[in-house]
Amino acid sequence: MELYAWREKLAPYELAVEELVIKFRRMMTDYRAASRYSPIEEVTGRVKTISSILDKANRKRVELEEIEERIDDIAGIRIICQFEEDIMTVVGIIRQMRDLTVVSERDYISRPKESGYRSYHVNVLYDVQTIYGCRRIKAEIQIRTLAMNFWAVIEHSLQYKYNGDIPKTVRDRLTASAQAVQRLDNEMSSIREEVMDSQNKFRKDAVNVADILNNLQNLYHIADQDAMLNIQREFYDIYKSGDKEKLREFGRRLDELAADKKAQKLA
Ligand code: 0O2
Repeated sequence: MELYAWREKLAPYELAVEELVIKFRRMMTDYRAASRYSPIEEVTGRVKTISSILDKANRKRVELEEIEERIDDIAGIRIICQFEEDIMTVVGIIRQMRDLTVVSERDYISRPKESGYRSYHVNVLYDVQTIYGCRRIKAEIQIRTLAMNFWAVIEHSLQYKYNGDIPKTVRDRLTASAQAVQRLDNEMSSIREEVMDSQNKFRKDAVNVADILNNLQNLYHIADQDAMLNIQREFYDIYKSGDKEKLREFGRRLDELAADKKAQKLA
C-alpha cells in the first residue's frame, strides 16, 4: 500500500465515525429533551492515526494488505456513562440498532485486563455510502464510566511515555488506583437513584423555564402589551423566589393562555 492511498482508505472510516457520533449524541439530547435520564453522558470518536495503525499492525504482525481485515478499531467510538449500570443499558441500545451489526463483545468490566483496564467493547459493522458505493466499516465502540475513562486516559498516556514498559513502581500505583476507581464506581452506584432523581428534576425545571420563555416570546406579538408586561413581571418574581412548584403552575397557566390566544388568532 503506497502512502498516498491512506487518505482514500481512511475516508469511509471518518464518515462512519462522524455518523455514529451524531447518532449517539442525538440519543443523549433526545433523552434530555424528554426530561428523561440519559444513560449516555458523553460521546467522542476518532479514526486511528496512521502511525498508531502501523504500530498496532507491527505489534500484531499484520501485513499492510490485511490491516482493514484484521484491525478492528480503525474507527473508534467512545461512550461515557455516569454509572456502571448505564453501561449495559447502552450495550442493549447498540444491540437493538438496525443500522449496525454487532460482531463481538468484550467485557473488561466483569473481567478487567491485567493492567487494571475496565471498559465494555462492542465491535460492529456499519455501512456508509460513498461515491464509490456502499462500504461496510468495522468500528469499535468502547463504553465506560467517567471514572473508568479517567483511569484509562492516564494509563494510556503513561504507556506512551514509557513506550509500553511502565516501571513497576508506577504500575503498582496504577493497580491501586484502578481498585480505587472500582470502589468509586460502586459508591456512586449506591446513590444512583438519588442522583438520577435530582438530575431529572433539574432538567424538568430547565425545560419548564425554556417553555415559559418560548411562550412569552410568542405571546409578545399577539397579546395586549400591558397584560404581557404584568405576566413577565410575575414570571421574574416567581423565578427569583426559587419556588419550583409555583414556576410549574405558572408554566401551565401560560400554556393555556398561549393556546387561547392562538385559537383566537386562528378564529
Ligand atoms: P488506542 O491508541 O487507544 O487506539 P488485543 O487485546 O490487543 O489482542 P485489541 O485489538 O487491542 O486486542 O482489542 P481490545 O483489547 O479491544 O483493545 C482495543 C483498545 O482498547 C485499545 O486500542 C485501547 O484503546 C483500549 N485498551 C485495551 N487495553 C487497554 C489498557 O490496558 N489500557 C488502556 N488505557 N486502554 C486499553 P489501542 O490500539 O491499544 O490503543
